[in-house]
Amino acid sequence: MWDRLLVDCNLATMDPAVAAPFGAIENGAIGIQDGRIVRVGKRTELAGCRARKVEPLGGAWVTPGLIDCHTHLVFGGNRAGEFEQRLEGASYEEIARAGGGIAATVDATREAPLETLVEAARPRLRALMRGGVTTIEIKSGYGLDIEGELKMLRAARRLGEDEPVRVERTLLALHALPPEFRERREDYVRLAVDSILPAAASEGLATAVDAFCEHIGFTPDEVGAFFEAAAELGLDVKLHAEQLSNLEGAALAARFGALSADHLEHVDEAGVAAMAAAGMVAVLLPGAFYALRETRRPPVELLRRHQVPMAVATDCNPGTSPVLSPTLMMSMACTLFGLTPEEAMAGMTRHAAKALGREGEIGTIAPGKAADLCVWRVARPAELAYWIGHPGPERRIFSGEDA
Ligand code: DI6
Ligand code: FE
Repeated sequence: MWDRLLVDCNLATMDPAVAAPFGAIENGAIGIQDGRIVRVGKRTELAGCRARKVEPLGGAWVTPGLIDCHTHLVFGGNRAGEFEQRLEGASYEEIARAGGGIAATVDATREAPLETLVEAARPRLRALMRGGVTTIEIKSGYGLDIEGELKMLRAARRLGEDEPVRVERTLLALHALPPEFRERREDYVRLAVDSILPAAASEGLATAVDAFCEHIGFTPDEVGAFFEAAAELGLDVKLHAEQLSNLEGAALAARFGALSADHLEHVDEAGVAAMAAAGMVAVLLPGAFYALRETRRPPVELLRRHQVPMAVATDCNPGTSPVLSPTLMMSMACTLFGLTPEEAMAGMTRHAAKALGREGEIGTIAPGKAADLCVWRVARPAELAYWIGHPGPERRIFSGEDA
Protein backbone atom coordinates (compact mmCIF):
# COMPACT_ATOMS: atom_id res chain seq x y z
CA MET A 1 0.00 0.00 0.00
CA TRP A 2 1.30 3.47 -0.93
CA ASP A 3 1.75 6.32 1.56
CA ARG A 4 -0.34 8.88 -0.29
CA LEU A 5 -2.66 9.13 -3.23
CA LEU A 6 -3.48 12.63 -4.49
CA VAL A 7 -6.81 12.74 -6.32
CA ASP A 8 -9.39 15.23 -7.62
CA CYS A 9 -6.62 17.28 -9.21
CA ASN A 10 -5.15 18.25 -12.58
CA LEU A 11 -1.49 17.59 -13.24
CA ALA A 12 0.95 19.80 -15.12
CA THR A 13 3.47 16.97 -15.23
CA MET A 14 5.93 18.85 -17.49
CA ASP A 15 6.86 15.37 -18.70
CA PRO A 16 7.55 15.45 -22.45
CA ALA A 17 6.25 11.86 -22.66
CA VAL A 18 2.75 13.23 -21.92
CA ALA A 19 1.68 14.69 -25.25
CA ALA A 20 -0.26 17.76 -24.14
CA PRO A 21 0.75 21.35 -23.30
CA PHE A 22 2.38 21.38 -19.83
CA GLY A 23 2.29 17.58 -19.98
CA ALA A 24 -1.20 18.05 -18.60
CA ILE A 25 -3.36 15.25 -17.28
CA GLU A 26 -6.80 16.46 -16.26
CA ASN A 27 -8.64 14.50 -13.56
CA GLY A 28 -5.32 12.97 -12.60
CA ALA A 29 -3.90 11.15 -9.62
CA ILE A 30 -0.42 10.72 -8.13
CA GLY A 31 0.75 7.82 -5.98
CA ILE A 32 3.56 8.53 -3.50
CA GLN A 33 5.65 6.02 -1.59
CA ASP A 34 8.82 6.62 0.47
CA GLY A 35 9.18 10.19 -0.76
CA ARG A 36 8.98 9.23 -4.42
CA ILE A 37 6.34 9.34 -7.10
CA VAL A 38 5.35 5.77 -7.91
CA ARG A 39 2.47 6.21 -10.32
CA VAL A 40 0.95 9.04 -12.35
CA GLY A 41 -2.13 8.96 -14.55
CA LYS A 42 -5.80 9.61 -14.97
CA ARG A 43 -7.80 9.02 -11.80
CA THR A 44 -9.64 6.25 -13.61
CA GLU A 45 -6.35 4.48 -14.45
CA LEU A 46 -5.41 4.48 -10.77
CA ALA A 47 -8.88 3.35 -9.67
CA GLY A 48 -7.77 0.14 -7.97
CA CYS A 49 -4.74 1.69 -6.22
CA ARG A 50 -4.68 1.93 -2.46
CA ALA A 51 -2.88 4.25 -0.11
CA ARG A 52 -2.88 4.95 3.61
CA LYS A 53 -4.00 8.51 2.84
CA VAL A 54 -6.22 9.43 -0.11
CA GLU A 55 -6.28 13.20 -0.51
CA PRO A 56 -8.78 15.00 -2.72
CA LEU A 57 -7.39 18.37 -3.84
CA GLY A 58 -10.64 20.03 -4.91
CA GLY A 59 -9.68 20.44 -8.57
CA ALA A 60 -6.35 22.20 -7.92
CA TRP A 61 -3.43 22.01 -10.35
CA VAL A 62 -0.33 20.08 -9.24
CA THR A 63 3.07 20.93 -10.71
CA PRO A 64 6.59 19.73 -10.01
CA GLY A 65 8.22 21.71 -7.21
CA LEU A 66 9.93 24.75 -8.70
CA ILE A 67 13.69 24.67 -9.20
CA ASP A 68 15.74 27.85 -8.90
CA CYS A 69 18.91 26.77 -10.69
CA HIS A 70 20.96 30.00 -10.37
CA THR A 71 21.18 32.04 -7.16
CA HIS A 72 23.67 33.91 -5.04
CA LEU A 73 21.40 33.55 -2.00
CA VAL A 74 24.12 33.72 0.68
CA PHE A 75 25.72 37.13 1.19
CA GLY A 76 26.45 39.74 3.85
CA GLY A 77 24.60 43.07 3.94
CA ASN A 78 22.77 44.29 0.89
CA ARG A 79 23.19 47.01 -1.74
CA ALA A 80 20.06 49.13 -1.46
CA GLY A 81 22.37 52.18 -1.43
CA GLU A 82 23.72 51.29 -4.87
CA PHE A 83 20.17 50.86 -6.07
CA GLU A 84 19.65 54.50 -5.17
CA GLN A 85 22.91 55.48 -6.94
CA ARG A 86 21.86 53.63 -10.06
CA LEU A 87 18.53 55.43 -10.03
CA GLU A 88 20.51 58.67 -9.98
CA GLY A 89 22.29 57.60 -13.16
CA ALA A 90 25.40 55.59 -12.17
CA SER A 91 25.84 52.38 -14.18
CA TYR A 92 26.52 48.93 -12.72
CA GLU A 93 29.94 48.85 -14.37
CA GLU A 94 30.87 52.33 -13.08
CA ILE A 95 29.95 51.37 -9.54
CA ALA A 96 31.95 48.15 -9.87
CA ARG A 97 35.02 49.99 -11.19
CA ALA A 98 34.79 52.43 -8.26
CA GLY A 99 35.14 49.56 -5.77
CA GLY A 100 31.43 49.11 -5.09
CA GLY A 101 29.33 46.39 -6.57
CA ILE A 102 30.45 42.85 -5.91
CA ALA A 103 33.48 44.12 -3.91
CA ALA A 104 31.16 45.82 -1.39
CA THR A 105 29.33 42.56 -0.80
CA VAL A 106 32.69 40.78 -0.50
CA ASP A 107 33.65 43.04 2.42
CA ALA A 108 30.33 42.45 4.17
CA THR A 109 30.46 38.71 3.56
CA ARG A 110 34.03 38.32 4.81
CA GLU A 111 33.12 40.17 8.01
CA ALA A 112 30.02 38.10 8.74
CA PRO A 113 30.35 34.94 10.83
CA LEU A 114 28.87 31.77 9.33
CA GLU A 115 25.86 31.97 11.61
CA THR A 116 25.09 35.51 10.50
CA LEU A 117 25.22 34.49 6.84
CA VAL A 118 22.86 31.59 7.48
CA GLU A 119 20.34 33.71 9.35
CA ALA A 120 20.48 36.50 6.76
CA ALA A 121 19.83 34.04 3.94
CA ARG A 122 17.11 32.07 5.72
CA PRO A 123 14.23 34.54 5.20
CA ARG A 124 15.20 34.88 1.54
CA LEU A 125 15.19 31.12 1.19
CA ARG A 126 11.83 30.86 2.94
CA ALA A 127 10.35 33.49 0.64
CA LEU A 128 11.45 31.48 -2.39
CA MET A 129 10.08 28.32 -0.80
CA ARG A 130 6.73 30.02 -0.19
CA GLY A 131 6.81 30.85 -3.88
CA GLY A 132 7.07 27.14 -4.67
CA VAL A 133 10.81 26.39 -4.71
CA THR A 134 11.79 22.87 -3.64
CA THR A 135 15.33 22.84 -5.09
CA ILE A 136 17.74 25.75 -5.14
CA GLU A 137 21.27 26.19 -6.38
CA ILE A 138 23.41 28.51 -4.24
CA LYS A 139 26.74 29.90 -5.40
CA SER A 140 29.66 31.18 -3.37
CA GLY A 141 31.57 34.12 -4.87
CA TYR A 142 31.52 36.81 -2.20
CA GLY A 143 34.31 35.35 -0.06
CA LEU A 144 37.01 35.21 -2.74
CA ASP A 145 39.55 33.65 -0.39
CA ILE A 146 39.67 30.12 0.97
CA GLU A 147 38.05 30.92 4.27
CA GLY A 148 35.33 33.15 2.81
CA GLU A 149 34.35 30.81 -0.02
CA LEU A 150 34.22 27.75 2.26
CA LYS A 151 32.20 29.73 4.81
CA MET A 152 29.63 30.62 2.15
CA LEU A 153 29.37 27.01 0.96
CA ARG A 154 28.98 25.81 4.55
CA ALA A 155 26.22 28.37 5.08
CA ALA A 156 24.47 26.99 1.99
CA ARG A 157 24.91 23.43 3.25
CA ARG A 158 23.46 24.40 6.65
CA LEU A 159 20.38 25.92 5.01
CA GLY A 160 19.79 22.68 3.13
CA GLU A 161 20.08 20.69 6.36
CA ASP A 162 17.69 23.00 8.24
CA GLU A 163 14.98 23.60 5.68
CA PRO A 164 12.83 21.27 3.57
CA VAL A 165 14.55 22.13 0.30
CA ARG A 166 17.30 20.57 -1.82
CA VAL A 167 20.38 22.77 -2.02
CA GLU A 168 22.95 22.39 -4.80
CA ARG A 169 26.24 24.16 -4.05
CA THR A 170 28.45 25.82 -6.63
CA LEU A 171 31.92 27.31 -6.15
CA LEU A 172 32.00 30.70 -7.90
CA ALA A 173 35.58 31.55 -6.99
CA LEU A 174 36.11 33.55 -10.21
CA HIS A 175 33.31 36.03 -9.55
CA ALA A 176 35.33 39.22 -9.10
CA LEU A 177 38.96 40.08 -8.52
CA PRO A 178 39.34 40.66 -4.77
CA PRO A 179 40.67 44.17 -3.99
CA GLU A 180 43.90 42.89 -2.43
CA PHE A 181 44.82 41.26 -5.76
CA ARG A 182 44.14 44.32 -7.91
CA GLU A 183 47.70 44.42 -9.25
CA ARG A 184 48.14 40.64 -9.21
CA ARG A 185 45.40 38.99 -11.24
CA GLU A 186 47.43 35.87 -12.03
CA ASP A 187 48.08 35.31 -8.34
CA TYR A 188 44.38 35.31 -7.56
CA VAL A 189 43.57 32.90 -10.39
CA ARG A 190 46.35 30.65 -9.13
CA LEU A 191 44.91 30.81 -5.60
CA ALA A 192 41.47 29.88 -6.92
CA VAL A 193 42.81 27.00 -9.01
CA ASP A 194 45.43 25.62 -6.62
CA SER A 195 43.84 26.24 -3.23
CA ILE A 196 40.19 27.31 -3.11
CA LEU A 197 38.97 24.78 -5.66
CA PRO A 198 40.63 21.68 -4.16
CA ALA A 199 39.50 22.69 -0.65
CA ALA A 200 35.87 23.07 -1.76
CA ALA A 201 36.01 19.80 -3.69
CA SER A 202 37.72 17.73 -1.01
CA GLU A 203 35.12 18.59 1.60
CA GLY A 204 32.32 17.85 -0.87
CA LEU A 205 31.15 21.40 -0.28
CA ALA A 206 30.68 22.13 -3.97
CA THR A 207 29.58 19.82 -6.76
CA ALA A 208 30.03 22.39 -9.52
CA VAL A 209 32.02 25.49 -10.37
CA ASP A 210 31.02 28.73 -12.04
CA ALA A 211 32.83 31.89 -13.15
CA PHE A 212 31.94 35.38 -14.36
CA CYS A 213 33.43 35.64 -17.84
CA GLU A 214 33.28 39.37 -18.54
CA HIS A 215 35.44 42.49 -18.89
CA ILE A 216 34.70 43.31 -15.24
CA GLY A 217 35.15 39.63 -14.32
CA PHE A 218 37.59 37.09 -15.76
CA THR A 219 39.01 36.41 -19.20
CA PRO A 220 38.26 33.25 -21.17
CA ASP A 221 41.85 32.06 -20.55
CA GLU A 222 41.51 32.50 -16.80
CA VAL A 223 38.16 30.74 -16.82
CA GLY A 224 39.63 27.94 -18.94
CA ALA A 225 42.39 27.27 -16.41
CA PHE A 226 39.82 27.12 -13.61
CA PHE A 227 37.52 24.79 -15.56
CA GLU A 228 40.36 22.47 -16.46
CA ALA A 229 41.24 22.02 -12.81
CA ALA A 230 37.57 21.58 -11.88
CA ALA A 231 37.07 18.92 -14.55
CA GLU A 232 40.08 17.01 -13.24
CA LEU A 233 38.43 16.95 -9.82
CA GLY A 234 35.19 15.67 -11.36
CA LEU A 235 33.16 18.80 -10.73
CA ASP A 236 30.49 20.06 -13.12
CA VAL A 237 31.03 23.43 -14.75
CA LYS A 238 28.71 26.27 -15.73
CA LEU A 239 29.36 29.86 -16.69
CA HIS A 240 28.03 33.42 -16.38
CA ALA A 241 28.45 34.14 -20.08
CA GLU A 242 27.62 36.97 -22.46
CA GLN A 243 25.76 39.04 -19.86
CA LEU A 244 27.24 42.46 -20.71
CA SER A 245 29.34 41.67 -23.79
CA ASN A 246 30.31 38.74 -26.02
CA LEU A 247 33.60 37.13 -24.91
CA GLU A 248 32.53 33.80 -26.44
CA GLY A 249 32.00 32.34 -23.01
CA ALA A 250 29.19 30.04 -24.13
CA ALA A 251 31.49 28.33 -26.63
CA LEU A 252 34.22 28.09 -24.00
CA ALA A 253 31.78 26.46 -21.58
CA ALA A 254 30.68 24.07 -24.32
CA ARG A 255 34.28 22.91 -24.81
CA PHE A 256 34.24 21.80 -21.17
CA GLY A 257 30.91 19.99 -21.48
CA ALA A 258 29.27 22.53 -19.18
CA LEU A 259 25.80 22.01 -17.76
CA SER A 260 24.72 25.52 -18.66
CA ALA A 261 25.64 29.01 -19.78
CA ASP A 262 23.73 31.70 -17.94
CA HIS A 263 22.48 35.22 -18.84
CA LEU A 264 23.38 35.13 -22.59
CA GLU A 265 21.97 38.52 -23.62
CA HIS A 266 24.97 38.98 -25.96
CA VAL A 267 25.45 35.43 -27.24
CA ASP A 268 25.64 35.01 -31.02
CA GLU A 269 24.60 32.11 -33.23
CA ALA A 270 27.99 30.40 -33.04
CA GLY A 271 27.69 30.38 -29.25
CA VAL A 272 24.16 29.01 -29.39
CA ALA A 273 25.20 26.29 -31.87
CA ALA A 274 28.08 25.29 -29.58
CA MET A 275 25.68 25.03 -26.66
CA ALA A 276 23.30 22.87 -28.69
CA ALA A 277 26.11 20.53 -29.76
CA ALA A 278 27.26 20.17 -26.15
CA GLY A 279 23.73 19.49 -24.86
CA MET A 280 23.81 22.53 -22.60
CA VAL A 281 20.98 24.48 -21.01
CA ALA A 282 20.55 28.24 -21.49
CA VAL A 283 19.70 29.76 -18.11
CA LEU A 284 17.77 33.01 -18.59
CA LEU A 285 17.80 35.54 -15.77
CA PRO A 286 15.14 38.20 -16.34
CA GLY A 287 15.58 39.70 -12.86
CA ALA A 288 19.08 40.98 -13.68
CA PHE A 289 17.94 42.18 -17.10
CA TYR A 290 15.12 44.10 -15.45
CA ALA A 291 17.13 45.55 -12.56
CA LEU A 292 19.93 46.73 -14.86
CA ARG A 293 17.37 48.09 -17.30
CA GLU A 294 19.06 46.20 -20.10
CA THR A 295 17.54 46.47 -23.53
CA ARG A 296 19.26 43.61 -25.33
CA ARG A 297 17.38 40.39 -24.72
CA PRO A 298 18.77 36.87 -24.91
CA PRO A 299 18.15 35.45 -28.42
CA VAL A 300 15.19 33.28 -27.55
CA GLU A 301 14.30 32.60 -31.18
CA LEU A 302 17.83 31.33 -31.89
CA LEU A 303 17.78 29.15 -28.79
CA ARG A 304 14.48 27.66 -29.91
CA ARG A 305 15.74 27.07 -33.44
CA HIS A 306 18.82 25.25 -32.12
CA GLN A 307 16.67 23.40 -29.58
CA VAL A 308 18.68 24.57 -26.61
CA PRO A 309 16.52 24.02 -23.52
CA MET A 310 15.84 27.26 -21.66
CA ALA A 311 15.79 27.42 -17.87
CA VAL A 312 14.63 30.46 -15.91
CA ALA A 313 16.04 31.42 -12.50
CA THR A 314 15.98 34.28 -10.01
CA ASP A 315 19.75 34.99 -9.93
CA CYS A 316 18.86 36.18 -6.41
CA ASN A 317 21.78 38.45 -5.48
CA PRO A 318 22.21 41.77 -3.70
CA GLY A 319 23.43 43.73 -6.71
CA THR A 320 21.69 42.98 -9.94
CA SER A 321 18.75 40.79 -9.02
CA PRO A 322 17.32 41.15 -5.52
CA VAL A 323 14.50 38.81 -6.44
CA LEU A 324 12.52 36.72 -3.97
CA SER A 325 9.78 35.34 -6.20
CA PRO A 326 10.17 32.44 -8.65
CA THR A 327 6.78 33.07 -10.25
CA LEU A 328 7.74 36.70 -10.89
CA MET A 329 10.63 35.35 -12.97
CA MET A 330 8.20 33.24 -14.97
CA SER A 331 6.11 36.35 -15.62
CA MET A 332 9.17 38.38 -16.62
CA ALA A 333 10.51 35.57 -18.81
CA CYS A 334 7.26 35.81 -20.76
CA THR A 335 6.77 39.57 -20.82
CA LEU A 336 10.40 40.68 -21.17
CA PHE A 337 11.93 37.77 -23.12
CA GLY A 338 8.95 36.41 -25.05
CA LEU A 339 8.77 32.91 -23.60
CA THR A 340 5.42 31.17 -23.58
CA PRO A 341 3.97 30.36 -20.14
CA GLU A 342 4.68 26.70 -20.87
CA GLU A 343 8.33 27.48 -21.69
CA ALA A 344 8.61 29.56 -18.52
CA MET A 345 7.19 26.68 -16.50
CA ALA A 346 9.60 24.19 -18.12
CA GLY A 347 12.30 26.74 -17.33
CA MET A 348 11.66 26.43 -13.62
CA THR A 349 11.08 22.68 -13.62
CA ARG A 350 12.36 20.21 -16.21
CA HIS A 351 15.00 22.40 -17.82
CA ALA A 352 16.19 23.77 -14.49
CA ALA A 353 16.68 20.19 -13.32
CA LYS A 354 18.82 19.55 -16.40
CA ALA A 355 20.82 22.72 -15.71
CA LEU A 356 21.72 21.15 -12.36
CA GLY A 357 22.45 17.73 -13.85
CA ARG A 358 19.54 16.37 -11.76
CA GLU A 359 17.00 15.60 -14.47
CA GLY A 360 16.85 11.95 -13.40
CA GLU A 361 15.70 12.97 -9.91
CA ILE A 362 13.51 16.06 -10.10
CA GLY A 363 11.78 18.44 -12.50
CA THR A 364 8.76 16.48 -13.74
CA ILE A 365 5.85 14.57 -12.25
CA ALA A 366 6.80 11.06 -13.32
CA PRO A 367 7.29 7.67 -11.66
CA GLY A 368 10.67 7.39 -9.97
CA LYS A 369 11.12 11.11 -9.42
CA ALA A 370 11.25 12.66 -5.97
CA ALA A 371 7.79 13.64 -4.75
CA ASP A 372 8.52 17.37 -4.75
CA LEU A 373 5.21 18.96 -5.73
CA CYS A 374 3.26 22.20 -5.57
CA VAL A 375 -0.53 22.43 -5.37
CA TRP A 376 -1.89 25.62 -6.93
CA ARG A 377 -5.39 27.03 -6.63
CA VAL A 378 -5.54 28.12 -10.26
CA ALA A 379 -7.84 27.30 -13.16
CA ARG A 380 -4.99 26.68 -15.63
CA PRO A 381 -1.22 26.36 -15.34
CA ALA A 382 -0.57 29.48 -17.44
CA GLU A 383 -1.73 31.48 -14.40
CA LEU A 384 1.61 30.88 -12.70
CA ALA A 385 3.23 33.15 -15.29
CA TYR A 386 0.19 35.36 -15.85
CA TRP A 387 -0.05 36.82 -12.34
CA ILE A 388 2.80 39.30 -11.89
CA GLY A 389 4.41 37.51 -8.96
CA HIS A 390 1.87 34.84 -8.01
CA PRO A 391 2.29 34.47 -4.24
CA GLY A 392 2.84 30.74 -4.42
CA PRO A 393 1.24 27.36 -4.00
CA GLU A 394 -1.47 26.48 -1.53
CA ARG A 395 0.53 23.40 -0.54
CA ARG A 396 4.11 22.43 -1.05
CA ILE A 397 5.13 18.80 -0.84
CA PHE A 398 8.81 18.02 -0.34
CA SER A 399 10.06 14.45 -0.56
CA GLY A 400 6.48 13.22 -0.18
CA GLU A 401 5.71 15.32 2.93
CA ASP A 402 3.81 18.58 3.30
CA ALA A 403 6.40 21.21 4.09
N1 DI6 B 1 26.46 38.50 -12.72
C1 DI6 B 1 25.45 38.98 -12.01
O1 DI6 B 1 24.44 39.45 -12.46
C2 DI6 B 1 25.74 38.81 -10.59
N2 DI6 B 1 27.01 38.16 -10.64
C3 DI6 B 1 27.38 38.01 -11.87
O2 DI6 B 1 28.42 37.47 -12.17
C4 DI6 B 1 25.87 40.11 -9.88
C5 DI6 B 1 26.36 39.92 -8.50
C6 DI6 B 1 26.44 41.22 -7.72
O3 DI6 B 1 26.34 42.32 -8.29
O4 DI6 B 1 26.58 41.11 -6.49
FE1 FE C 1 24.45 35.20 -11.26
